[in-house]
Amino acid sequence: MVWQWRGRDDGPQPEAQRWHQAMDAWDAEPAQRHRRRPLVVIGYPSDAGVRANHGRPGAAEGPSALRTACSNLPAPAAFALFDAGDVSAAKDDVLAWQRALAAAVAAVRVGGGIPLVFGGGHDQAFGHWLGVAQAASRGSVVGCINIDAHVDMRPLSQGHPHSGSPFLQVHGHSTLIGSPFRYLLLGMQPAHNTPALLQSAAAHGAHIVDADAFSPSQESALAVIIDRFLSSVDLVCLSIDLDVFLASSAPGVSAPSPMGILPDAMLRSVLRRIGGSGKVAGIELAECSPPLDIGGRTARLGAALLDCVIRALPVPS
Ligand SMILES: [Mn+2]
Repeated sequence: MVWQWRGRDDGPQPEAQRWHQAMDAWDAEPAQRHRRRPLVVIGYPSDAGVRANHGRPGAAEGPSALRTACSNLPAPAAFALFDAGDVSAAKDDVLAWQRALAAAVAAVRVGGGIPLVFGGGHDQAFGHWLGVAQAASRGSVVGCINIDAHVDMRPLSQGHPHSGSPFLQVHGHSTLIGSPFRYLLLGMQPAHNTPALLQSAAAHGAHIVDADAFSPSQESALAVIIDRFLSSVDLVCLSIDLDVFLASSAPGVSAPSPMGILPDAMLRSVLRRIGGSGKVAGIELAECSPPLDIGGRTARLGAALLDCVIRALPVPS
């Protein structure tokens, strides 16, 4: 892998370290060697699913831009940072990309780590969930919290997955293995989802919360919804589709949201609530599309979101 981690150097003292200084290459058996819990970057440099969903390409360059944006973040004292490189598969074979990601995520989970998936089209969400589910102990309920403008439970296209279908795939696989489907969508935009898509998702068991819930008057109600959902799962994959945010905050996505949510204090409190639950098994940033971005602001937002969640993760004793 081409080592991309470089940035500002404020000296050797531990409290001055940044991600690029703390980052190590992930190897096969890290859990035994590291006292601190590993956070492991995995890149998903594919926009095959975006193209298959008739979206604007560019997310294949997302992982690289997110690494650059994270390089100067302060290194978390309580966790060890690793980069497992990018997964790869045949260019247009979305299912093969998802399977490759699932294998990489499962390896990180087996190694005691929390994967940080840098995307890439949102089709990655199925690979992320599948890897966590495969590595989870028997009978564990693995849910998904998706912060997204879109439901992403569209039917497959002639049997092929795409960036709009990952949570329908999670539903299908959950049914296959006899596990309950637990899916909470936060930030849905009514303007971007037809009633048919919303009804179909609800009929499959999705819990959908629209973007209006991200207002101060709704804060305690939203907290109740999140807590109730978290109590129904053993583990949760946190997915953040950057297109949930107001287009001026996140222009670098395939489908920008003119009335998307703000990355404000309310959002940060939601992220802390989820991160602090102790159930987060993996975190992903989806749909970062550098060719469509303005001055790297979408990638920087992704980095800031990740920093916020990681600060809330409980420190293992
Ligand atoms: Mn999405």
